[in-house]
Amino acid sequence: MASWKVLVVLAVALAACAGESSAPAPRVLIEGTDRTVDVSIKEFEFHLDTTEFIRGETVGFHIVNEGLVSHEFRLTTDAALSEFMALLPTVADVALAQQAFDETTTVYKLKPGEILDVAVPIDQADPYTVLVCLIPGHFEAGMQEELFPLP
Ligand SMILES: [Cu+2]
Repeated sequence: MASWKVLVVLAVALAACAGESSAPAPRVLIEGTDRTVDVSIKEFEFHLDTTEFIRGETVGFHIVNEGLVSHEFRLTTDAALSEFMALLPTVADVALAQQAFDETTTVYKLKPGEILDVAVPIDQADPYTVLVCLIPGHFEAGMQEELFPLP
């Protein structure tokens, strides 16, 4: 009799586990966002669900660093990036210039395996047009993704 009870408990527990694993977890929006875009980062590329954004929307980015080294998720504009790149050879302190650029862009730094959920408003007048990683050598290795702001 006792063994039947154990079997019933086991069967119920197994059914509960099976139910949990077969049903996909419902997607929860990142707070304050209109939708979620999945981003995976590895050496030396970004992969995004979409590269199109609507001016004025707030996008939730679910960012996963699947790489073996740290990477940046840096949103900026082509104009700001060009200006920074042109300035680099002339500055004495690259780290200081980078710090100043950090303040004008949206940048998150992720260690290997790190996962980050962020809410990013897309500006109406001056939307982001490029996603880059500026850790030395990474941009040159291909870590640049063009973005397409829609009206
Ligand atoms: Cu990188």
